Amino acid sequence: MSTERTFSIIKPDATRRNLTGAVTAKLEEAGLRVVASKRIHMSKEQAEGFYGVHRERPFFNDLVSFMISGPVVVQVLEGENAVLKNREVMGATNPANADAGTIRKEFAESIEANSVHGSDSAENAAIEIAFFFKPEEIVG
Ligand code: IDP
Ligand code: MG
Repeated sequence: MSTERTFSIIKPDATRRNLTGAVTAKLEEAGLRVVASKRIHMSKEQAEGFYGVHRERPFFNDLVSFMISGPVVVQVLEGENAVLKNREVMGATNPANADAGTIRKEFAESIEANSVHGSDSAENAAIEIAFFFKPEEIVG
């Protein structure tokens, strides 16, 4: 067990429905601490760059359009095993498969508009955090 950081996005479907606080409460209840947070409206270039690993997937263009359809809240989360803990509280990508009590089960609209992003590894967390935050914007 070790303290680590992960990267989270509250997606446009959640900000549109005024669920920023409700989603953040779930993260905090799971033992994660928000050590950086800002509300932004991503550019197309930012969204394409952030989701670059999915460029060849059939849903890539729709995903980029969705992610720039409204504001998002980008966050750095800190805690014991933060990457795994965040993935657990997020729930499965498809809300139909998500466990009860997870963010996606409670709030997601669809497999695409699924309310949150979370890093899938510590390595990707570091890359994703650096994509949106300067070191001095993270206050643990
Ligand atoms: P994850 O967010 O659970 O890590 P990924 O496979 O990394 O899931 O996919 C990134 C995002 O792309 C998902 O959160 C979702 O918004 C979108 N997505 C994934 N699979 C599909 C799909 O089959 N159709 C439409 N959108 C999808
Ligand atoms: Mg992913």
